[in-house]
Amino acid sequence: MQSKLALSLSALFLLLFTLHDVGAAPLSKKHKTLTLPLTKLQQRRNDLHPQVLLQQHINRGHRRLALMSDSGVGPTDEELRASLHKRVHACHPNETTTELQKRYNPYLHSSVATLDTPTPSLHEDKNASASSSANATSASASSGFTAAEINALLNGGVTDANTPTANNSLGLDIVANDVGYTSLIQIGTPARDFRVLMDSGSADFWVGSDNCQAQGGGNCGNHTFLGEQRSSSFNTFNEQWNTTYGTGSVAGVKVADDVTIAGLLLQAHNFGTAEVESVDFASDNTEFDGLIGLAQSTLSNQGFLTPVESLAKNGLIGEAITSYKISRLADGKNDGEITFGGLDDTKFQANTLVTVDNLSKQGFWVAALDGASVNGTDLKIQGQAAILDTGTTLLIAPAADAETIHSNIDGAASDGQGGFLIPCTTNASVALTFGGTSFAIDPRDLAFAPLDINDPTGMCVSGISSGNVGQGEWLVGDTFLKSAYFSTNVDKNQLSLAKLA
Ligand SMILES: *[C@@H]1O[C@H](CO)[C@@H](O)[C@H](O)[C@H]1NC(C)=O
Ligand SMILES: *[C@@H]1O[C@H](CO)[C@@H](O)[C@H](O)[C@H]1NC(C)=O
Ligand SMILES: *[C@@H]1O[C@H](CO)[C@@H](O)[C@H](O)[C@H]1NC(C)=O
Ligand SMILES: *[C@@H]1O[C@H](CO)[C@@H](O)[C@H](O)[C@H]1NC(C)=O
Ligand SMILES: *[C@@H]1O[C@H](CO)[C@@H](O)[C@H](O)[C@H]1NC(C)=O
Ligand SMILES: *[C@@H]1O[C@H](CO)[C@@H](O)[C@H](O)[C@H]1NC(C)=O
Ligand SMILES: *[C@@H]1O[C@H](CO)[C@@H](O)[C@H](O)[C@H]1NC(C)=O
Ligand SMILES: CC(=O)N[C@H]1CO[C@H](CO)[C@@H](O)[C@@H]1O
Ligand SMILES: CC(=O)N[C@H]1CO[C@H](CO)[C@@H](O)[C@@H]1O
Repeated sequence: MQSKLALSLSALFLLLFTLHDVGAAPLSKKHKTLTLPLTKLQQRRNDLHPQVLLQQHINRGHRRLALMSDSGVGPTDEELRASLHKRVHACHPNETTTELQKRYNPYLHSSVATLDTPTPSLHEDKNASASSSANATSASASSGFTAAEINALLNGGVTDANTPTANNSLGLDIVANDVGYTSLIQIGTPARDFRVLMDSGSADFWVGSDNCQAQGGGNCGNHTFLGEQRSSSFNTFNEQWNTTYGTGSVAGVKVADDVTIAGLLLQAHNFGTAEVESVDFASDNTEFDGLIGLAQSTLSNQGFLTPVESLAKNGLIGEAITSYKISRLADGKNDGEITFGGLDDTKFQANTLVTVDNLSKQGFWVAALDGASVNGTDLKIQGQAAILDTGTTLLIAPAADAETIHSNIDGAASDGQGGFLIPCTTNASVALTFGGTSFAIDPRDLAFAPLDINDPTGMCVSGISSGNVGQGEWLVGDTFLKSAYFSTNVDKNQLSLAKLA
């Protein structure tokens, strides 16, 4: 039951996307190098406060960590709802509840309740911002946030990756300001493109069904759907499956169809369609049609092999290896890539590659965390474990460790409620040690979002948040993974990290 909860949670970070209104600029699912014209959208969503968006990432991480941990003890829905309401009101002190509900619907009613844990209030944020921005600028080599990043934070959108450099690979496209990573795969006969989220923290694969209904009524949004009328190779089993994301969920039937991933054809692959999606997935603004979980199939609610396991079993790749190069919007390189069956050795420094045993009994990807440091100062962390999860945007560390990290960063401050503020321009070096090698987080990723979008070199919300869950696992998401090459091997039950090329 724990593992089911945990795996179902893996998609929680998606919830943010319903806030992004990309309706005016539909994604072309065909163009390889399309960059969504984010500037066109700028006017549309700047009524959504970035603090509210950010809050959701933090809380999503907390919730996800809770569900992944053995204890499973996490924030209640009431706590989540209360804290998000608090945040919204704090961000818009002069507006009525009615006005805010209109703006932030559906969050304030349904899905928002799943999102949050206790977090800083904006009043405190503002004060921290005002008091510390003077000092912040003294400690910086980084230039703060670019207009493109702020635009992506507010408006979402997908920035497509370049053509992959390795065989058996797909571009990993960037959602918004590095909040998630998607690729295009093909399903059915005739084959059609579907945009799916690539998630190392879950093990179900699903896309929306032609019959899909949003929870509470309505259709499942402007997505690509699958069904027998659109695919001559489609088959359904008379079996249902579901996965629950707090208040968000997906339920549907088990199906089989031809699936092409990175040019590799899996005939009659078993997966799932969603016949009922919570609004978090059904929204027009959710920027993907489905999700591929790439943890181990022991976690699968559907009870099926994951695509990479299926590729290996069918001899299309040698081993069930999935490798990730997670890209960063600020780099403008668009070099994100997911590779199946091996590693892309053009993406990492071979002599830095470390391989460690997977510690998870459930099928997550968990590595022993040998240590952590700030600017080379060892934080004396021992006996801890890190869940490596592409499906989590931020990094959540046990409270004492998060506190220690930030106390070693010039200009950083705790908000007293589990969150941290950090100069947007910090160039502190926070590093995690795996397999005896220290992997530094790019300082740009330590600052997740500016407190005030008009002050991109002032104070930012830290990409490292605190959460005490279970036995003190760290939930290590994209804040860290953008700085390393990451590879998982189901056959060997091992994972690898390397420094980027
Ligand atoms: C849905 O997507 C299509 C093409 O992908 C686009 O033409 C249409 O405007 C979109 N509609 C909405 C409501 O987003
Ligand atoms: C809210 O209203 C007060 C008093 O009218 C005003 O001083 C303040 O600037 C307003 N704040 C915002 C964010 O509009
Ligand atoms: C923030 O600063 C203002 C003005 O200095 C003060 O009135 C307010 O109480 C402070 N808020 C908090 C939460 O400290
Ligand atoms: C940031 O890094 C540069 C060198 O890369 C260094 O000279 C500078 O002192 C650092 N900033 C601070 C505030 O220490
Ligand atoms: C891709 O595979 C082909 C055929 O095995 C091989 O010739 C080619 O060198 C490979 N390309 C890369 C980039 O590995
Ligand atoms: C979800 O699936 C589980 C396991 O098959 C089943 O027991 C449960 O009733 C399902 N829940 C819903 C809401 O369909
Ligand atoms: C860590 O190193 C960075 C980069 O040189 C520097 O800006 C920062 O002040 C250092 N912080 C501490 C606490 O030494
Ligand atoms: C609030 C505040 O005093 N901010 C200051 C921070 O430092 C920069 C550069 O020294 C000043 O321009 C800001 O006014
Ligand atoms: C807890 C657990 O099952 N750990 C396993 C992780 O993978 C290695 C390598 O296969 C196993 O030796 C461990 O037992």
